[in-house]
Amino acid sequence: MELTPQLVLALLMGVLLVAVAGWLTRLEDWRSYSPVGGGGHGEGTAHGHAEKPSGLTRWLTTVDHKDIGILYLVYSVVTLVGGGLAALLMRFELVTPKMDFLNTVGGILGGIGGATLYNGLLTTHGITMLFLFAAPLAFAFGNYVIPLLVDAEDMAFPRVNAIAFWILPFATLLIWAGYFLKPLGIGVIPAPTSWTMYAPLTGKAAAGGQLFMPNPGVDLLLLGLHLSGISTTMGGINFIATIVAERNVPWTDVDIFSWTVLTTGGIILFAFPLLGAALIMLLLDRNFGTTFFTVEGGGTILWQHLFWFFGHPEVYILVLPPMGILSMLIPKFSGRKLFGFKFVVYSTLAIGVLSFGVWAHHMFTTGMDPRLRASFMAVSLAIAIPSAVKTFNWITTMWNGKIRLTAPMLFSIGALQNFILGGVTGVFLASIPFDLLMHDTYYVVGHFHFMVFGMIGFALFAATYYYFPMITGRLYNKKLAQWHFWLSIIGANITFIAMMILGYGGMPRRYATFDLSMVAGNHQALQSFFVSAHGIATLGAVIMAVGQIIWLWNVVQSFRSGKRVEDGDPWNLKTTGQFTREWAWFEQKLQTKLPDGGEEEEEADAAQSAD
Ligand code: HEM
Ligand SMILES: [Cu+2]
Repeated sequence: MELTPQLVLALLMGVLLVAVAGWLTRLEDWRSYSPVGGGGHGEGTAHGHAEKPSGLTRWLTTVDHKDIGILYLVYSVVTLVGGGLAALLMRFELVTPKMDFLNTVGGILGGIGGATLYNGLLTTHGITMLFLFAAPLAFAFGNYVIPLLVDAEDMAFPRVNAIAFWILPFATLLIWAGYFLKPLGIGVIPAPTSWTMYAPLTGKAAAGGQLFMPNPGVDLLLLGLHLSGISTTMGGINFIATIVAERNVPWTDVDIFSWTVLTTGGIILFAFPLLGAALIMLLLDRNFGTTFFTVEGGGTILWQHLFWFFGHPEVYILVLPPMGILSMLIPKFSGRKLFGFKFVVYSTLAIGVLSFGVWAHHMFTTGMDPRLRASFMAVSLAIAIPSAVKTFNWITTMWNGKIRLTAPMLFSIGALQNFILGGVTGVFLASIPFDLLMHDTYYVVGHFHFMVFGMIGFALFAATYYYFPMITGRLYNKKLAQWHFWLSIIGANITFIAMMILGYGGMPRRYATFDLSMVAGNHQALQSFFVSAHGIATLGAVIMAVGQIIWLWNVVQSFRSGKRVEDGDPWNLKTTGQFTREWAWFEQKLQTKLPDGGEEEEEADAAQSAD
């Protein structure tokens, strides 16, 4: 048998799997320590009083929800860097109308053509930010605080929780595979399909049924995405089971963040299996000759229906937990209760249901029946109502409040601002005549970036600051946090508004070049307009990037040497009666100084020797 590169890779994977399995069997106690930090004293284990193994083994084998939350956090930082680098590379290419910058970069990466690399970066950026960054970061906080908020011992299925997390790094390797394998000369390049993976681009061409994209990088992407979907589904089910079954507080006491995560879990349950099925169908089309998405078979639009029936709910999967974070943080730093708590919950549930009824607003230009199209426009306009309910409740909560402009609050207000811009532009897009003009232009790119980075990203950053003292036991640097905020909000608005203006000018999205110099007349004016607007967008992106580097620096530095938290109430929540369960847990932990595992033990030792 011939030893093809694919075969070699498969063999290597096999050896790796056996090695991991062998190593796991050698860890005698890896499943016997209590999942609850501080609980149980390891009776009958070789570790005696130590609840958890230390060092790397602890992190590889942990099933404690707090540890897994931290793993998700660390992982999200890595994916943010990856997705951010891809974005910056694209923006540098777009400074000039011709293909130049990425040709050079492509040369370094083993000779991927500039345009192919651009498409690869576009795909990687989108998929990384949505599936590998935003959702896992929301899951990080969900894992860390939801069992504390609903007074559960741990997540309902601690081991499923661990498996769900550990699937992600492998999914990521598959999704990013092209960048590592191309330089090795194995013939795999980054998938250039865009995150929507539209057929027939990804499937079989109409004539002759040959593949448009024989590149195995596409198959690896589909497999990686499928894996990440399994991980998300496991996580979603775990959140539902935890909040419904492991809850030790009455339903009337369930906090707003848990409500949004519960609803998110519900959406995941219906949306992700569909994505999984569609991905398998596409893989079968590509590799086994089925015809689900070919013209002679199910048709190419079938892919769009399946994809967007998942894809639109996905944006609400991403936005609901951040909405919960805003609903949680804005009251804390306004010194008032959340205005209209019940209605914020109802609007969450309404969004959960309605999110499945709007998918075809992504398909207005596909030539669907106008009557059907109009009904999708109606539901899309309707879904703006629950979002507006939340927005008004947040604003009313701040009204006349005693606002404290801490970093979490600044990011919450920034998220609110961006959400309004993203939401209003979304409502415009939901209107068919406007969408026919703006579809697949940079206007759409501006819209969803206000939502995805402006709202979702900002709210998640707010949470990283809010929970920093709890997770690390230290305080972050306030000055740097302020810099992070101002650079982010200024950079985001420069970039995304420039994108919208580009869209009004007719700049299509997903293009690596915009060289109109060969066409005389008006087009040259258009070209210089494009050049200036892209330049401004790139400038904004650089400002944003500097902000995120400051965040990273702050997090790492403060984790290592920030001031230690002495008070269980670092945000002074007691004064306004908003000292919630997770902080009560933290306060108790500080008071008892019970070692919670290897890490803390060392820290406690260090603290003692410092005294
Ligand atoms: C809640 C947070 C939201 C997020 C995260 C979000 C995200 C997105 C994303 C990622 C896309 C681009 C899809 C693509 O790749 O083609 C998009 C497009 C779109 N969004 Fe939103 N969106 C949100 C809210 C809304 C709302 C409230 C509406 C309308 C009421 C809306 C209407 C649209 C429409 C019509 C498009 C398609 C535009 C086109 O391609 O022609 N979005 N959104
Ligand atoms: Cu949508």
